[in-house]
Amino acid sequence: MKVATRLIAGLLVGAALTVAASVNSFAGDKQITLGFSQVGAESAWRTANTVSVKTSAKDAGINLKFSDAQQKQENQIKAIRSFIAQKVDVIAFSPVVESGWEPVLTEAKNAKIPVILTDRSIDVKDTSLYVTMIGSDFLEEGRRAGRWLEERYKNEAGPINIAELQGTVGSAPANDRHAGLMEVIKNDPKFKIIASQSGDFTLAGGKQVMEAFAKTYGKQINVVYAHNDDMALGAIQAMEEAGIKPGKDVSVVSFDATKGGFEAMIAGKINVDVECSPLLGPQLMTAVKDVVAGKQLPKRIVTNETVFPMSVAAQILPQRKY
Ligand code: GYE
Repeated sequence: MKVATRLIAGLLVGAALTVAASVNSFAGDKQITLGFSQVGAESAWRTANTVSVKTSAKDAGINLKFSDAQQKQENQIKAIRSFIAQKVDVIAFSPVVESGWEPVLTEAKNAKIPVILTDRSIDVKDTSLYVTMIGSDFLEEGRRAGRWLEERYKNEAGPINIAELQGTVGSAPANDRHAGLMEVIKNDPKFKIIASQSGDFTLAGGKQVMEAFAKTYGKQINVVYAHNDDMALGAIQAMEEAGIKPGKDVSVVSFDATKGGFEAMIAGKINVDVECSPLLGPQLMTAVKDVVAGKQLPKRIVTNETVFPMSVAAQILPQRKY
């Protein structure tokens, strides 16, 4: 081939490749539709989580179909079925409770729609029913709280009576924050859980349950172990109305580390707040894109978190994002 002919041939091949590449990226650029079923709007954590999911979908150019289950599993099952019927590209959801997901997730699998779990895990034998689970390690959070209690009471003989405000019955954070605590305190008989009831992760629920605890146990309670800040804030109101000083007469242990939790720590009413980040949106959108692109994802993506004692609250609050 002469030089000029070779050059022309080269240019033609190059042009063909460019066309092919642009066809490919066009196909790759098709907007992804994500169906997301949220638990509800029960807490400050949840509100921050919803904002995170919505803004990061927008930033990622993902078309989001958002559905609020009002803390009912049946509503989530309906939402997932409707996402399947709409043939969304990916389904993500934060499961209200751990059990009972096999039937609807099998329907999604049969429809070849990948499912990503965020925030709360589920209890299924067949883990191929979901691609990955993005969220906190609630068991470790419970252990962290337990270790704080051990340290706090290491020089006291006890008994140390704990009143527990549980989250939503059957939810992963309620199950695991309880189990994590038990794992740490079970070998130390001075710690006793004298009362345990669900306040459904809401402020009103926490207040109501604490009113009943205060009536029955009064000054016997040494520790209030609230599974989230909203319930801790409700319990603080109930204690104050019952003449008990939260943070002083009673140690208040809480989870989430929201701004509301920090303000209560600064006021001396929550003694320790175990962090749980709701800002899962960006990681979720990356996972959604990766799944659509056919990439292999790790089965578990764990969020980075820490523990904030009351003493650091004033210094840290200005940096808190939720
Ligand atoms: O701790 C609580 C919310 O699932 C981690 O749900 C979440 C929990 C969070 O209502 O505030």
